[in-house]
Amino acid sequence: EYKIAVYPGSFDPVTMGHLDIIARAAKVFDKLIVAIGVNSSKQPLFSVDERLELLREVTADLPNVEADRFDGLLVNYMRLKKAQVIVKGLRAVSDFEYELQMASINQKLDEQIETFFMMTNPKYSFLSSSIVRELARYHGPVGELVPPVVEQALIRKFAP
Ligand code: COD
Repeated sequence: EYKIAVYPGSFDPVTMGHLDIIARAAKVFDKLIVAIGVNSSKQPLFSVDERLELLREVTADLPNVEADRFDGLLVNYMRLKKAQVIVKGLRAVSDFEYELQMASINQKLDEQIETFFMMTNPKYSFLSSSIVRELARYHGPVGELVPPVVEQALIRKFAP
């Protein structure tokens, strides 16, 4: 059976930690859709279109990966895409409680859907989009934390 997985997130912006999970999950599933959840209550740094464009650029070398966006519930998007698996990255114990809650709700909403957790490469266990935004805002070095196109986009965003 052809296995389609969805890796959902805000990706504001995509980091090396996300990319590590994307590259590894792409080896496990036939197709991986990296999907930006459009959350109207969060005020993002990058617009959905900007985040989508960055995701497309940094996954261009991975043929079975596509980038997309979704509004509303993840499980409804999963049904639309005929995807069976949600991929999530776990960095530390602090991620666990929230992710357990999400996985349990999604399981309740659609019992056909499984959530797969992948452990972050320890190199990136401290890394988050919010840390990257904070560093870039004060013109700190982000070159090792994000791909070059994202670094350039951050520099442009915070140009004086
Ligand atoms: N290394 C590895 N993994 C990482 C790293 C890192 N350094 N940083 C983040 N990750 C993982 C996260 O653990 C997460 O799995 C994923 O990457 C995305 O992270 P973020 O921060 O970009 O995204 P979030 O956590 O803000 O995304 C939240 C969702 C959009 C997934 C969530 O809000 C959602 O599903 N919304 C849709 C509404 C819905 O269905 N809700 C659930 C039922 S109420």
